[in-house]
Amino acid sequence: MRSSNVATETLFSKIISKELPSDMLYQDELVTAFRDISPARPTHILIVPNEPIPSSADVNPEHEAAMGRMHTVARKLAEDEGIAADGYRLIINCGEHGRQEVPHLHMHLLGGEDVGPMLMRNKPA
Ligand code: DGP
Repeated sequence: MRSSNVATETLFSKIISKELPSDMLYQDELVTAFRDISPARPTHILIVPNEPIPSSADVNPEHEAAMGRMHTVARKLAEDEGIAADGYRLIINCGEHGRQEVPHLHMHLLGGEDVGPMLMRNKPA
């Protein structure tokens, strides 16, 4: 099946191909994980599909293997980081209202301390 909704090369594509440096923790044929450049919590890792799917809004059945792998890799990395027992948060921002900044779908793995309430009831500006 043809791969649809595939974007052109992104910032994260260049990290995946090692054209740009990163603190890479994991890579296989479907996904890559590296530390966020501006960590919001003691552990802040980004897990991305190697294919430059722009956002969750572009996910198709052909992407299900990569989407599942992102989750199993998140679980493995949480264990590797020693944060699995205390818990952690997985976040995928999508589009403008989701405040997605990098247009290459990615999952944030955040932990190492209580990450706080899921969303602030009073919206920030
Ligand atoms: P989001 O708002 O969900 O699109 O998150 C984008 C994240 O990407 C943000 O937490 C910062 C991170 N980020 C942006 N540029 C780079 C980079 O060049 N390297 C790394 N490691 N992370 C980056």
